[in-house]
Amino acid sequence: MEATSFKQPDPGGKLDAQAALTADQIHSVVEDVLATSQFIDMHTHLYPPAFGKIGLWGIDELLTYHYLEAEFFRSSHMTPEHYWSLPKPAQAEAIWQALFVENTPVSEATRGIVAVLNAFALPTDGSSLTEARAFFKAQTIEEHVPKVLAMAGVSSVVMTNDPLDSEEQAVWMKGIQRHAQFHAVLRLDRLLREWAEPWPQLAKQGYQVDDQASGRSIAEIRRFLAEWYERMRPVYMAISLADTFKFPEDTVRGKILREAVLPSCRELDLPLSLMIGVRRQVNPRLRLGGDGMGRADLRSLENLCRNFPGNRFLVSVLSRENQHELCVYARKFNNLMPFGCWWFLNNPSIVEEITRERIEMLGTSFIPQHSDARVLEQVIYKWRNTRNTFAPILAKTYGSLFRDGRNVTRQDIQRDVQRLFRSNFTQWVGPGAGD
Ligand code: RAT
Ligand code: ZN
Repeated sequence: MEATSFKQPDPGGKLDAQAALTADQIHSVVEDVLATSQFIDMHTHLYPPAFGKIGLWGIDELLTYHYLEAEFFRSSHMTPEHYWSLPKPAQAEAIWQALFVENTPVSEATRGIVAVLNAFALPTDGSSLTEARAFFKAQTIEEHVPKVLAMAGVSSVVMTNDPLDSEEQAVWMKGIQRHAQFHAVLRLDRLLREWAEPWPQLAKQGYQVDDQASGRSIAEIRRFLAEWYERMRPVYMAISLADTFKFPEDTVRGKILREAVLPSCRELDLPLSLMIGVRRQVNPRLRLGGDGMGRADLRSLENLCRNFPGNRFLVSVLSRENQHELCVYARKFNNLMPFGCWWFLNNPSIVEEITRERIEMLGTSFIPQHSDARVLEQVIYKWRNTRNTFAPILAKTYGSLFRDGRNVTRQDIQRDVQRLFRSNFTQWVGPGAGD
């Protein structure tokens, strides 16, 4: 029934994988390799069925994605307060009416809904949501998850797991069976907030920490990290940071990062992911959709990479203006792996600009994209868009190489795509992630 965006590999195509391609063949071979390669989605907010309601999927969740909520308030007179008072199905209907019926869904996030509906052969033309709702209701999540990942051409995804999130904590404490396609990440946003917030929680859980993070506190935070490492077996630790992030910093947070998180990452042999540049709650009335962004001072990143050569850093920056610096730093520090075109950057025009620059400056030594999906079926459109944006960029790159005098083969292209969308990640995080 569904039209998949991911093609099965053609075994016949392998026969001449080492043959030099003509300039005319390059584009279609690039498209084919991208369409038949399985990617790893190295940062999402998706969860396997065992997480219950925490894992979002289906049409109402897709329509109430916070990217669309922010767009909705630009095209509707409804106040946020009224919107939040509605039950989810009514919120989804309001968004559908404003963005898909009364307007043409041309933005990136709205086109994504159209692409998902189309992938499942559901109506895309602005008629009612009845058919889509009936379709999703008929799916069982256990079967739907692998089907959707296969449609997206993604072999596994990486979750976001904050041990201080009470809902999530309960799931882990219950003890869950691991899902082969979902890798955990030890997310530290709550731990590294103003210390006044997390320390009472840690104390309540039996860790000997105090309000100044003095005495045994650092050792106890490291015990907390080690215990959650055992429980989750994460592929990396992660934190999102404001544009004002400073390191070193004479604060409790700076101390915890320096004396607890970085040494624990070294001891456990885990990279630390830093997502830098978010300005949380610029407009709190929009809730999740109310975050903004700002340009960061990446000298803090320079300090981290230079002073902690035994740590590996996965880094994404939210400001377009920070992208060039990030590439320059990656040339200086091989313990730095740039990844993804995050959030407000994940639009074809900006993805193209960033990716070209990264290839020009770093070759294939970076991770081009992650989906950041919050609702399962988003991986279908997000990875389809990545493949579509990426194909002409790679084809142009190989075209230039060909004109410079070097033959390009299908095997070369396969090796590069494999490195960019899989092995740069798996080698960085170690054996936990599969390959
Ligand atoms: O892209 C998003 O959905 C944001 O809301 C954030 O979740 C961001 O990706 C993050 O991980 O902090
Ligand atoms: Zn995210």
